[in-house]
Amino acid sequence: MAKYQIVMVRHGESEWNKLNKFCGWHDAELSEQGVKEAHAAGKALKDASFKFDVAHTSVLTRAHKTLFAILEEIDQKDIPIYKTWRLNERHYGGLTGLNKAETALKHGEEQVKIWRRSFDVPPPPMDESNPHYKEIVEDPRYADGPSKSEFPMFESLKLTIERTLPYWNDVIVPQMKKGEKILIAAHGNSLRGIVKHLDGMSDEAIMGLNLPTGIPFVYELDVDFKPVVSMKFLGDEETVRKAMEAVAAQGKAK
Ligand code: DG2
Repeated sequence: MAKYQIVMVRHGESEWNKLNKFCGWHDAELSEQGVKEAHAAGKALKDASFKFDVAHTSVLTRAHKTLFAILEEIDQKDIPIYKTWRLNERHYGGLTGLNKAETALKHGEEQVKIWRRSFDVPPPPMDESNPHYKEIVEDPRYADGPSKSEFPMFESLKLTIERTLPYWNDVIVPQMKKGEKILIAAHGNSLRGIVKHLDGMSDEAIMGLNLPTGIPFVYELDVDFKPVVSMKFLGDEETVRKAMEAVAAQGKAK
């Protein structure tokens, strides 16, 4: 029997999703389409009568702007919002700023799939020659964390999970146990990590999961936090399927 319910959503399309660039910790804005997706996500939640006590998001603009648009639509702009780097997108290392299709042309689609979707193969590290190095490393929003030793220069999904899961276990789970209804607005890969954990997906199975932008999904969990209902999207099946396929196809050499 379900005891807990939680809703998650990947942010709406960002300017860099639109340009098909590896984004990671670069702070891309929502595109016009992404703003629309964020509001549509809010409307879908409103139509399904969702209400929340607290929301969690990353420190990246595309995620928290998506959250604000949703809260506006459901008329809940005043609930507490927690922002944490632990829900950030995975750090895409030296790939940050590169076009995914051009990278597939140069390195092959198989290599790009490994970089994007393998569990533990990291992208190459970001170094000072990357045009986005300074903007990320010197960003004042990271003054309170991650610490110098934790600050990533690249992350595989495995490494992403290692910094996201402590937040899930230490902050989100205790709030759920207190009966709080929670909304998380985050990223393709930080959410894939949480989904992998909740559904006990194998390292191979998670490779096949591509989360669409701006379509909320619901988990219902039993007393032991095992899913009774897994990843139920608030959108029709065909739309969700096509959106997932489009995300997968971003790594094709065009
Ligand atoms: C995308 C995910 O992150 O890319 O960093 O490029 O969710 O913040 O748009 P998001 C990025 P893929 O892993 O799907 O290539």
